[in-house]
Amino acid sequence: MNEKLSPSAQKVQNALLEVGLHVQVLELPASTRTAAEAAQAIGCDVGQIVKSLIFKTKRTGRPVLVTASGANRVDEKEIERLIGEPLGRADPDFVREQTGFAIGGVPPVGHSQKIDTFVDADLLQYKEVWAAAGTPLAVFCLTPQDLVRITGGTVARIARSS
Ligand code: 5CA
Repeated sequence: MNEKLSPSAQKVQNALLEVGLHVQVLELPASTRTAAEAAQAIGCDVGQIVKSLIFKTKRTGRPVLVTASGANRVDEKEIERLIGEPLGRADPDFVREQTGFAIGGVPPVGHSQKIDTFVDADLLQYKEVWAAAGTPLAVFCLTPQDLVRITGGTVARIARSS
């Protein structure tokens, strides 16, 4: 068990407890920086990995969080349709400023501010999913229903059909 989490992972652990989600943040010995690495380290399906992707709206410059299944590419046009504004990709500094976390460890909750969130409908097919918890080594497991609840996110079909 984790004796002491790194500060970023502890921040996520605290945020989870604050929203009443009693799950343990795990710091793994292997990288979980990408969805594929995380699935390998955890031993789960890549589709069960929650990618927490930050986009930046082009007009108003605000962050939008898309929590997507690790198996999917996000259809940005669909997100643009849902928010009624064009999107640009956020650069690493923007991600850190807006969430308080660096790319590779961005969690779905525990950000420095409330961020409008969409949850990939494809995540709902799984009993459990795994999300980043603040660092490229930290993850936690939750149900997709809890993911929707703690993010206050809108469930949407956001997978790109290729
Ligand atoms: N810990 C893993 C699994 S939970 C993780 O955080 N994966 S992730 O997919 O949510 O985060 C990595 C994502 O960050 C990439 O899919 C990509 O969308 C984004 N990213 C990576 N490099 C950059 C970059 N230079 N600029 C903007 N976004 C980036």
